[in-house]
Amino acid sequence: MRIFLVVFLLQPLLAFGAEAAVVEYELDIEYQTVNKAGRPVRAMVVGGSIPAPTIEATLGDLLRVTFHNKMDVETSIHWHGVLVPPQQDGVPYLNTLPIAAHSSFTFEFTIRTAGTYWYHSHTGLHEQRGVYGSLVFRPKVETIQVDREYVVVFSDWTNERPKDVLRHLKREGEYYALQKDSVQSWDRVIANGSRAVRNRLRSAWTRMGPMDLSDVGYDAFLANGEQVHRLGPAQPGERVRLRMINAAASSYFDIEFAGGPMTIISADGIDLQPQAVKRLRIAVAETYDVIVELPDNLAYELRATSMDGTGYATAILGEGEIVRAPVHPRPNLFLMDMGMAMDMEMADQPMAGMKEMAEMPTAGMKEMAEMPTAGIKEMAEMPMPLGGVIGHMKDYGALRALESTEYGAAAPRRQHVLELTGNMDRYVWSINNRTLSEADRILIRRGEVVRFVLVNKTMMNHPMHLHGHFFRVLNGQGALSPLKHTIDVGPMSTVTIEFEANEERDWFFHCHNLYHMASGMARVVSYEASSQADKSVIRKLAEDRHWFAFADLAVMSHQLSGRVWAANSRHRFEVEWDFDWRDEYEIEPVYVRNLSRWLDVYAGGTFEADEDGSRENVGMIGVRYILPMLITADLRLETNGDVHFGLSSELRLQKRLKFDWEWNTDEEYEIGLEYELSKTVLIRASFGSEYEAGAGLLVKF
Ligand SMILES: [Cu+2]
Repeated sequence: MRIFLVVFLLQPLLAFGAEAAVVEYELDIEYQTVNKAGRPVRAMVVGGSIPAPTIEATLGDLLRVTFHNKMDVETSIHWHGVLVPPQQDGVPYLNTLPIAAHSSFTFEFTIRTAGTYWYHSHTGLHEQRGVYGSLVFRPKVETIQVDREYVVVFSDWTNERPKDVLRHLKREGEYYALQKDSVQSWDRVIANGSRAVRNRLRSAWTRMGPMDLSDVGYDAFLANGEQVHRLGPAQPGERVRLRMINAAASSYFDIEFAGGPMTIISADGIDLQPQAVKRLRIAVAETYDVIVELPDNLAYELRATSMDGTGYATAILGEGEIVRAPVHPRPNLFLMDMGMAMDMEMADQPMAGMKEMAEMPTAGMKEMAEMPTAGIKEMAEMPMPLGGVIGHMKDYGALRALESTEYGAAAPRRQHVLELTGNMDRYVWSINNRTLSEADRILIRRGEVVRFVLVNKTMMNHPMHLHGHFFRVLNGQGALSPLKHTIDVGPMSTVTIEFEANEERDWFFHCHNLYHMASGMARVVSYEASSQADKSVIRKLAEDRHWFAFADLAVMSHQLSGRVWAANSRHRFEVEWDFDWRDEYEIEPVYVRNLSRWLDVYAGGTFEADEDGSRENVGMIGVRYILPMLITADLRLETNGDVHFGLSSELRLQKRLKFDWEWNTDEEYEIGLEYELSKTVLIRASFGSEYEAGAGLLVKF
């Protein structure tokens, strides 16, 4: 491990009276075996630790950081939220060459904004493996006086290899539901009453499927690299600044401090009007700085609970007996209305938040009245707590900039409507239904004010991040709309952001859920006049065309059957087979092309033998379409002139028990029951027109 820190004054600048310094760091990126969640795992670490060491500098400093990549694979480092020249942004191929295996790279840029930021790898899934650390850039003169401060980096940890995680998600979006205990089986739906049944029927009718709050089942959530981390001492009466960073690959956290409300003083590095909150939702890749005070001479828990309720990380502030943060019930997925992730907590105490709002001082009202009318419409759409303590802050409505963030009225405006699209089943995520490798760049011109209307058409949250710029979040605060670099777009909701196109070349814009990004939810935003990102650059950058291979093998008393398939975001090759144990068989190799979320076309052949020894080999083409209630319709035309039509579907009856059925116009049918012994081994029983009844084991590879 090598960490060097050199600070010296840059002499020539002294002539101007500015104390600009050169701040140098030298950090190794290497493999290291760590044990974060019960077993040793080969991780990728920067500067010897997860998270990587905090890099500190002051506004105006020249920061020079050299990374030595000691690994056998190329990697990269991106400066998240930091305004840097395009060639220093670190996105491999697009902005900066990757840091090749066993080579070094030096970044150098001037610190243009103070605040809390972070750095991480932008290559593959390295970030999930440990390549992330914090950045603290201080103003020349501190405007916010505190007695102490601590950096708290929250993250998520899996003992699996991240590429196995992605492969599992590609196999079936619900792969981790059992582990997370978020399976939405019908027995549970019914137990949750008529509203849950209505929600479920409606989501099946609209072909959305059950909603979930996260994709991955994690082994641990970490605060500064530990499940329980001691921040250090603090005394009652002291103002303690916590610089909180959500460096998780795909987990949102709800953060609560056992010692009382936290006062937000900045978000994504930019100072804001102070706002007190009891609980704060922090999306992936956001940062929040808060001030807390200890009520007593004890130790207080700062708890970050993953939004899906599957676990939490603990940071402890102060010394002595530990005062725990309150435990909240897990969000009830069954009672969430589509599009408005309303959780159990709210359903249980529907008025809790409202009362606080009603009691709040009206001080802010006058300012609101004085605001320019541009923001009025947005304002009307947003319930707006002004001042007071917000019970659970999950959106940005209450964030207010210190001063106007409006752009000059004279600048030309340009708007892009970007639909966040995707599909949990195939686990393909996209923007306007195209993955990064399929899409054109988003073109902008220098001098424009560019507005992105982000319309989330999916049931998941997407933390959207723009490189190289801060954008205004049109949150109803008019001229005081806050500036951010990362924004959560909730399920089925719309958020509008706008930014001043004051840079050059090419910048990445993407979902910061690592697995969504790797599956295609990303774009390159290019300045028309100076862009250098041609198709070949985007192809190198895009990871959404990778292939994944899978197999299901069933050994049953009445038949041997199975399926092997290889798929990427649009193409799939699959071979399906059934053998009885004697002389009857059917083998079906097909190529499937996905056209849209609900439509596939395919071509292939069927090779069949019957017990009487007769054989039939035919070619075929067909379409598969998902109908309301998530029933798959299949229409095929065979080379012998036959036309077949079939229907199939499945229902999860209980947590581990699934029922499936299929039927076709040849009067063939099969019904099956599957019981999951584990994520990969199942017991299957089936009864069908061809092979009749039997049972056995199904193994998933
Ligand atoms: Cu996403």
